[in-house]
Amino acid sequence: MATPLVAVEHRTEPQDERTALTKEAFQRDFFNNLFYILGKFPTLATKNDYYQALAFVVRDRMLQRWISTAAAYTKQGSRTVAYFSAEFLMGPHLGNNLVNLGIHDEVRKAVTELGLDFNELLLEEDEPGLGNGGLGRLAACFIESLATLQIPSLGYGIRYEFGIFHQEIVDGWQTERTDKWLRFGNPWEIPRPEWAVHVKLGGYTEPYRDEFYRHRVRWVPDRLVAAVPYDTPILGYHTNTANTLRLWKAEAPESFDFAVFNRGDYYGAVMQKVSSENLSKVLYPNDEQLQGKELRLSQQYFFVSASLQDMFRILKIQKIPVERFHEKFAAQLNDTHPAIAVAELMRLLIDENVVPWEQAWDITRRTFAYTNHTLLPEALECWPLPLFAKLLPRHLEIIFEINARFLDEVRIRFYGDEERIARMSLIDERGERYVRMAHLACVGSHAINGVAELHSELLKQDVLRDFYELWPTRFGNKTNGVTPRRWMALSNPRLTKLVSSHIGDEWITDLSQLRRLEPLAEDAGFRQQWLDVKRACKCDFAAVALKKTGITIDPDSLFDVQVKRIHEYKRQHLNILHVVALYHRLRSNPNVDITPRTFIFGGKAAPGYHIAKLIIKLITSVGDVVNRDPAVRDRLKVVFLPNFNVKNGQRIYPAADLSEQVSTAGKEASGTGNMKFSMNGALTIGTMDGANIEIREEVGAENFFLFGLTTPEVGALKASGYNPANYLDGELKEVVELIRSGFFSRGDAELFRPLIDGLVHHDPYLVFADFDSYSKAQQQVSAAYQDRDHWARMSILNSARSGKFSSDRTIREYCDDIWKAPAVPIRLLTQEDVKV
Ligand code: OAK
Repeated sequence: MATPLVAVEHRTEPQDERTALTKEAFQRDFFNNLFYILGKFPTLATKNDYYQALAFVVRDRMLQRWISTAAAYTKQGSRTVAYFSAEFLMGPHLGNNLVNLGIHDEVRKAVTELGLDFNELLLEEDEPGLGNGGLGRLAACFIESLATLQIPSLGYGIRYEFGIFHQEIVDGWQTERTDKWLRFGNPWEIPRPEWAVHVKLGGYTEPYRDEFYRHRVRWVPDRLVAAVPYDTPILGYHTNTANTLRLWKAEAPESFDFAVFNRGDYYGAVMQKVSSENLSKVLYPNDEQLQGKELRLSQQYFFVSASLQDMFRILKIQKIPVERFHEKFAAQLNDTHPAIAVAELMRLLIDENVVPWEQAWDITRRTFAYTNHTLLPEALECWPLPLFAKLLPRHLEIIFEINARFLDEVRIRFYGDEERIARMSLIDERGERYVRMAHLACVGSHAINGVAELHSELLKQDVLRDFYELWPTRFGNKTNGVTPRRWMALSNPRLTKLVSSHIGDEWITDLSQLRRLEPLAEDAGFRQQWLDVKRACKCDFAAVALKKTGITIDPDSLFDVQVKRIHEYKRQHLNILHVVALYHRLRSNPNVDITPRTFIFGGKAAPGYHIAKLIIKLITSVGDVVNRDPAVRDRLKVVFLPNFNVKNGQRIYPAADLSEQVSTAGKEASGTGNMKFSMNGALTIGTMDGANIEIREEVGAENFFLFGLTTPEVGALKASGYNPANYLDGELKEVVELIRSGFFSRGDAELFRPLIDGLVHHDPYLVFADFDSYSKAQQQVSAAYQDRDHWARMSILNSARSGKFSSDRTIREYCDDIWKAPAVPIRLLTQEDVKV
């Protein structure tokens, strides 16, 4: 008698022999995969072999959904969201697919029964780290929510051979190792070489007359690269929908290297191949910092051109005329990295499909919408004109024409305002000439949005003010969100169980239902259970921290966590200065009564960002002293967890008591880690920045530790001539002196000088100005944590009121206001349906 793997009523698929959801079929397939796919038998199999065997068992059980979804969309010609993003920071697939299929616990049991450690197998997956941080992880949450909401969608991006580097800490410093995530193969992707397209680069353009004597332009490239799509299914939670993430790999087009080869230039032919493959070789590791490299622009154009060509192919299959491109597709530009799409769609319509300019422009604008993800000026993409002209000569012509027509419109609206025209031009002509990608994105889009209320307001007032004045109705806000499937159900099973046992499990797809936990905050029994869950998560994390750093931490201490990319505007140095202040207090008065705390840091610094790397060194150096000082008596610990990524994040958020969201007001566009912490019951210490403001609004000011200058105050202080040295007194002065003296650097007074001098003399992110306020807020935290019962209440309320921050809510808003894309429920096909 077969044992059903799932007793869940939402399973609607017709069962077949191959992918039956019984424990027996599952265990049989597991060993079959080990044998037939991996070519191993148990004695020789590695843990990774077992992981892969398991992954293939699960993938087989996703295919019916995937094929049925593709078939339904093709048949119905469904309106489709195309999410264009240079980054998708997916994190491991296996656990998430098990959760979304609704077979996680059953599979765990089946695997355990075979004598294998299920968690260990999950950890074997090399996560696809195809993103830097916030923007890439948001894209991953969005495509999962799109699938859960049953919205037809395609994620388009780059299949980097090497994702974000692997960080190791050596002697307290960050070192980088390449991320060879594809080393053992990737069971989740299917290559589709039959849908490969060619992408042109370089060369020149020439006018010609076609057979109907029409004026046309021909682009004669000097290089062709083949773009090969690799597809990964993206499951919705408990739905039949499986959408597609389509990532492009660059290869040499065969015809091309053969041509060189025939001339006898074997080496040249091989070089051509190597240089083509370079396009998708490695993710640029810079977060919010422009890297003005030719290869980077080539990468952007490469995936955008391939994706748009793919969309034309889809139109053709579905027999939709090109003039209806914008009815079939809503394309979202995830920041300006894909903004060249505006010029490329124009080129494809005009040059390749002979659509007249006005009509092509109308189609283009109706197709695209643009999301801005940063207010930092150094992140705004501008490409030197000569570089652009060399790589994309035809696009530059098109951009000039778009610009001429656009500036005519500005001239009429703002008669005589030449300064405005210079400011708004797609070309920066103040010195060396540049193409301004944010302007191209604005001009080519029907909707423009920021990612939190404050950020969207600042875009209108500041960065994109001229565009707002021209087209106010195009601007809107879409506050970010994160998927509760990965960030609660998968990563925090204990909390999930506790919550579901009280309010059922509908919250997983309707996060606003967490509100039903509110009354339970007054229930002493529930509070105890809540604290028990938190403590168990902290114990789990303590084990991870010990294994990865050798540092023992106390699960009863307050876990105070800052995990995110290392950046001066995010102010990890404000946090570590406060740690030094606490240490100094302890040393000055060993009997002082302090709340025991563990400070946990994690995050990568861009490899060329020296100050960020020095901040890491300061954190680890302070840790080295504090963790070993007997006078501290284990009341303070500092841990820098190496290689913060999705996998590690899943263990950190559930274990946190306090979430550090301490950016200078007006600098963090939204933040999304802040949401993951709050959902998992951490309290926030934070500034009035990004989505912190909305989190505080939701959870209540009494459940949030606010500090620091507001955005207008930051502006006013800077305008009045900020002098950080004016703030250098009292405890802050002692802290700075201690670091300066070499106390944390074995007497080397030079080591931290660039960091400290930078603060004392410039401090562009107002660390000193906010220090006092931060330190006071931290005292409130310490006091509040002493009252465990009250802390539990606040923790429950944070989670209960985090419903707004589900990416399902965000995606619904994008669908209603921008994409106008309705849900398409999927009926599963049977084997009979798919017979030819
Ligand atoms: C990265 C490169 C260029 C421009 C922006 C980024 C980026 O990651 N921005 C981040 O986007 C997140 C998602 O919207 C926000 O939550 C972060 O605040 C923002 O820094």
